[in-house]
Amino acid sequence: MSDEEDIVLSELNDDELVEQMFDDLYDGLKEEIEEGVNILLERGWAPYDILTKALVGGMTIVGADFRDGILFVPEVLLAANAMKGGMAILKPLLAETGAPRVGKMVIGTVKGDIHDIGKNLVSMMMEGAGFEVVDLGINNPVENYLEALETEKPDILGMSALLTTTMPYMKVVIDTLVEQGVRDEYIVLVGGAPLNEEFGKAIGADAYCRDAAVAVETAKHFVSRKHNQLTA
Ligand code: B1M
Repeated sequence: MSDEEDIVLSELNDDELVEQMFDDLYDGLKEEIEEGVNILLERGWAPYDILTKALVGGMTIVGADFRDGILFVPEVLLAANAMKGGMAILKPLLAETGAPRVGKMVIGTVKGDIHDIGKNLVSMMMEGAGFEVVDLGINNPVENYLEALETEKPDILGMSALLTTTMPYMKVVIDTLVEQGVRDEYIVLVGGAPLNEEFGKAIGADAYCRDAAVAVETAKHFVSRKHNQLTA
């Protein structure tokens, strides 16, 4: 029997369990991650804390080792798959707040980019905060955004990019909205690890959102401002 099989997750205290979940995420062990999430839920952890402390915390370690050439794409894909398993359990719980509909957002990862974990997290948190979310998935050319804006008529357009090579595409989308004279009809929020506030401003977005919690706060702020302007 291996060392791994000796570990009984439910016998670990919270700190040990979170540490073990970091390891399991690193090793791409989806079932173990799902079990860990369920144990923390049973112990009364808030879904948001599990998401940020156990899952995102673990993914940060994976990210560092990917950057340093210790982990490679196949391993990172397994880790991402394990993370998605945990997120799937948390999604309905985060959306269960019963918050009234506060607005609508269309969101997608830009063309050339297939990273979707952060975007999915933002979608989940936005839904949890009462927003209706239309998720366009990954690798979206400008046409996809335009079509969705036309049919869904959201308050917010959200874009995600994780690569320095794909983040400039956000400007392509915003410039197209400007050209078509519809830029001001939408609140444009952007996010993704390589972005920053300066970049958000430079491309003409309304705001850069550092993480999912900031995305929710920023979205609420802009939507209430929009409603106030409409009723003034
Ligand atoms: Co990729 N990858 N990857 N990768 N990957 C990064 C981004 C990288 C930083 C890794 C590294 O070198 N350290 C690096 C980019 C370097 C750069 O551009 N400067 C990189 C690279 C190079 C690549 C490839 C090119 C590798 C290769 O093939 N040689 C390739 C590109 C593929 C492509 O897109 N065309 C690639 C592939 C992959 C996988 C497929 C293996 C996998 C993606 C699986 C998936 O998403 N389904 C993957 C992963 C998992 C990562 C890392 C390790 C983790 C990303 C992640 O999920 N983080 C990542 C390293 C890192 O970021 N530290 C890396 C967790 C997530 C919760 O955080 O996405 O930042 P994040 O989202 C946050 C915020 O940014 C924000 O809120 C989220 C939640 O708090 N946010 C938004 C994000 N989007 C938002 C949108 C909003 C608002 C907020 O709209 C309103």
